[in-house]
Amino acid sequence: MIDGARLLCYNCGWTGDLESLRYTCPRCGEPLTIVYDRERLVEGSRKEMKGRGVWRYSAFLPFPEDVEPVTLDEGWTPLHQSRLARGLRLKNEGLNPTASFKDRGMTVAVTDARRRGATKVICASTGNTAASVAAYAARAGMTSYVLVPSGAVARGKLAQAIAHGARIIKVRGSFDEALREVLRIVSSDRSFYLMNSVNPYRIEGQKTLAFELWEQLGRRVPDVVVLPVGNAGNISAIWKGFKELKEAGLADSTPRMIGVQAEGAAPLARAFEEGLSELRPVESPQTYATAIRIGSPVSWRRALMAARESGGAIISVGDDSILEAQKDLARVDGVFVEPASAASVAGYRRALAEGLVDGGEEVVAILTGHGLKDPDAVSRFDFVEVEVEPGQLSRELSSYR
Ligand code: AN7
Repeated sequence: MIDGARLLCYNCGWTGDLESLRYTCPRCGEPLTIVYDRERLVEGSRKEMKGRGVWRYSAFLPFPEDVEPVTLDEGWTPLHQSRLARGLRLKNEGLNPTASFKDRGMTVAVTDARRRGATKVICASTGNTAASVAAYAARAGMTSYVLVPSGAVARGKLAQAIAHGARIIKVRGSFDEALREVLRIVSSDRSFYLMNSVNPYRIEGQKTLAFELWEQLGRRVPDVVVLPVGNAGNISAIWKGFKELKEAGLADSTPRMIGVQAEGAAPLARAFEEGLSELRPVESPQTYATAIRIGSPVSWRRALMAARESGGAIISVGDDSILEAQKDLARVDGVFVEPASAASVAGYRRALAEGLVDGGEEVVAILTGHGLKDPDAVSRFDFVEVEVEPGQLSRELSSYR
């Protein structure tokens, strides 16, 4: 029994204990969330934070104290000051063990999978989840099954899934269709443990980014957090982390959450702008930021809640401005990120221009994945590359003047 924690459906109010494994609400189908009693959070705030990264915050995770994590030392990523804007800091999640933020959720979910005796884990993915699941399954001695949309996964991510020994299943369809397949399988065959962010343990791991930011800023929270949104697990998780920090008495305010989608895959930005209370999925989402090429985000309700409750927003940006931001991050800040991650900085620029954010405010952009994940994306960059015969270098260089 895990004290002071239970499952809650934010949509219909259903609540249940953590003993039996459930991902979605038995009454309305919404993804479930793990919530803690206030006393448990306050008690957690009094415990010493030991070690680094995700497990440093284990007092806020739904496990007994003697749990043995399956870990690769995820989290504890750098927070850089950006040279692009005085008020902008960059949380470099590309420096996680498999080079994306997904590892924070995966260490927690695989730890739960092992506790429950699972041997097979499964996910649908635009790439990063697959890479991370494959690595953590390997670490835990489990078999991983990853479904990816055929033809739309960045090469680095696929290479990781192959390297870590995942069984890769390409689906002739979109990510959204692949996820629907996976959800069908896990509801009928309990031998598969679900690793998508519908699994509430994923959210628990990813919320630690909020705790870490709070510590890195000297036990303060920033004014604004801006991040890319695809399936919408991460914005839900980070917002949950900030709310818990406040409820635990560790912080006295919460940041505004600004989610950023790519224009061709922006059902949440549209729902936010139009004040809708239902999601209208995008049938064939398009963007070169393949990580967030998602038309029917499973955590859409939680994401709208995060934006509205926090006083933030969900906005969209065009592929051109994503590319521009990706290049600027690489060439001005020295930080190479994949296209989806650059959406956060493109979103920051749009938010500044529209007055959603003030230049004097402290803003943290979450850079969710490393640039090497998607080496083909740089074919869109302008660059200088020549080939010379040995002995011809000085002539070549003098031609540059
Ligand atoms: C780099 O890997 O959905 O809004 O299957 O890889 O929590 O979905 C990846 C998403 C942002 C969006 N940045 O996060 C997957 C997948 C990067 C990502 C997102 C993803 P969510």
